[in-house]
Amino acid sequence: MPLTLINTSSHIVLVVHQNPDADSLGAACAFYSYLLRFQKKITLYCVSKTVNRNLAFLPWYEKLTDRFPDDADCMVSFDCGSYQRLGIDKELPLINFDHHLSNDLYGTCNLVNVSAMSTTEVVYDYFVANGVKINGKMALSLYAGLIDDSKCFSAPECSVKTFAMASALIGLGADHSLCVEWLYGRRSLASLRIRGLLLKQMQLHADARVAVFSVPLAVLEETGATVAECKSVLDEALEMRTVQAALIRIERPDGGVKLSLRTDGAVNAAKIMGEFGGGGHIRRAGTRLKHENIDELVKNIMVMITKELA
Ligand SMILES: [Mn+2]
Repeated sequence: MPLTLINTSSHIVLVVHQNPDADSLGAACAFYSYLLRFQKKITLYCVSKTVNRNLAFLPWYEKLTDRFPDDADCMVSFDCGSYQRLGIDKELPLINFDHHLSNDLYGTCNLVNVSAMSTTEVVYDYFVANGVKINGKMALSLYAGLIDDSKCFSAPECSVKTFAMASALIGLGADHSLCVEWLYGRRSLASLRIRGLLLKQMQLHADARVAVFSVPLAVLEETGATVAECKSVLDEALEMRTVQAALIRIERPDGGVKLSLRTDGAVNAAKIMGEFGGGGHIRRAGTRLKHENIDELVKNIMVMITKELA
């Protein structure tokens, strides 16, 4: 089915989610290399105006554009749990590659595996199943997503399959130290500053089992930190022995609030964020709130978290 769609299309748009991570962009870049073999027009699209420079080591990074082509006749989305995550409004045949628990199968054709570590694993499986030859660029792109979504192989979901895929990709030319250096060895001053600030202000609830962070707009502007840089503090909170869930609220310039929840698995983050219009995975999920009674909603979320922990 995906092959039929590809074969009958002439201009294929590869779509990564807003503020793409190494998984979304890595999967799209691997697919870009693959599609070159079909002699089709390809566009690598992202709704965001700026994309994290830490991903510039990925092949085709410089091809990213925020202009959606008029003559496109097919889309392929990567790591987008819902149609809204694409940030576009086009009625085109769509192939949906993803691994989010909350994926609602919005594509014409859905290659969704919620037990995959990364979307690049889903794409890798597709390549293997179809006998696609994986070159060095594709291997690096797929490996980057695997590293990122497994938190550099520290996630508890890491399995024989994860390491087998890693081993195969390194054998095919993925450069492990290059990925690690770009993804973990190039932190900005802003990200270190915000980390210090947030850890200092961390609030602990429910016998120190829930950590809560709050980032007002002024702090974002003052430090210059990105949303992703703020969110990385959640993983650090979870490193505390008692903490089972960490929640951050980040004020957005449009007046809304971005909420991110990470858990040790005891609380289903995707389920809770799903109740508030968002989604994700069991251990990490998020949503955006645009209402006026944000404080009230956050209170409700806190109640739900503590209830699940009880
Ligand atoms: Mn992912």
